[in-house]
Amino acid sequence: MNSKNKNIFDYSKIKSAKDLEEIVSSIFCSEDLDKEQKKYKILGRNGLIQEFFDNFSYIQNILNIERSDLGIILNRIKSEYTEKLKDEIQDTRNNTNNTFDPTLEYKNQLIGGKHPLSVEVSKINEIMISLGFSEEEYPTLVTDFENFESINIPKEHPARDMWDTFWIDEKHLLKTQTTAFQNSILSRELKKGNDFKPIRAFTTDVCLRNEATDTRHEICFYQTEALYVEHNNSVNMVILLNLIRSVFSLYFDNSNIKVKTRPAFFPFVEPGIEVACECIFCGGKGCNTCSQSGWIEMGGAGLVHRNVFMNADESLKDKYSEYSGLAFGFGFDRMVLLKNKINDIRYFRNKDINIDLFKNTVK
Ligand code: FA5
Repeated sequence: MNSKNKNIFDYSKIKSAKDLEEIVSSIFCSEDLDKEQKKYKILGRNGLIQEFFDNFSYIQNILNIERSDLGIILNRIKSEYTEKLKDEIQDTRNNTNNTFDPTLEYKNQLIGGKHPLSVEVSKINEIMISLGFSEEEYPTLVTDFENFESINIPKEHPARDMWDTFWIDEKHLLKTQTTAFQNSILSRELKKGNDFKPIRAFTTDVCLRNEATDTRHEICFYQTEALYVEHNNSVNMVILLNLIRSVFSLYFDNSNIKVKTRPAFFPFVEPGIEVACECIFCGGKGCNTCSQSGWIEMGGAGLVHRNVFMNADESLKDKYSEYSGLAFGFGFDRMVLLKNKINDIRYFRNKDINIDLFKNTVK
């Protein structure tokens, strides 16, 4: 047998020309090989057919046939597979019915862009900065103390029912409200005593709540919250209402936007108010998006409660009234929803990219 032989066959099992064909056919039908590999293994310089030619006399002896007959058989196998492999390879290159051309430029290609909420978050942050506030980054995973106790919601307080969320263990939870950032800023700044500088801080971050979702409620949503504190008693509701109006007119680019406030209870402010914008979908008449009320609740606000000051710095026990502050927290997804006339908050976190806002960022 020829020493160039690369394929180890048991030639003794080859009883007829058909067996030769089957060996070639088994390679041609192999699912583990692509067409180029098959071509190489069958027709290549060290391929199967060349091997048969190299071992011509040996095979002729086994099959006990005429030299010329074996030559005809091997040449037939060779041209059959040359044709088969040539045809299949040409198919993908020359088939005029095949409209797919991988070399053509793909028109209307969807390329990724920033999520519309991220784009809008940058805008509201810029607005807050333009109003003199500085951004405070705050974690989403917080303690019970940060999210509740420090802002005047002790354990077992019924107000906790307003904010059901996802608990990690007994002490840690995913924050239900950006108000959780207040204690750390207040304790950091109030403890500076005479070096205290007025606080103008804000944060925009996701909050999580265990909610039944609907057109205005998601389990995950952004809030933008501001904290404004002076070392005197100058902070009042007029400043608060003016600030709220400024934020809305700047974000909606409309100084005539209809904003309504009404008294509301939040344990961390006194007095507290709820802020709502007129529903743009029905012009205040009432529809599904606003639950027929004509208004969409945007957030809460008020003057910082004395217990929040005291929880931040115990030494303020008798002196908390030296300070005055205001805070507001808006549901930012709802602001984006209203600004862009999207009638369901759940669009933001599903995969439907057909709403206009998404079209602007996905080109
Ligand atoms: C609060 O979260 C208070 N921390 C706001 C606050 C801050 C009051 C500072 C006073 C001072 P409330 O739970 O109402 O309040 O939520 C505020 C806003 O977040 C709502 O008005 C709404 O716009 C938005 N929001 C609340 N829950 C959801 C939700 N499940 N999906 C989308 N947005 C929500």
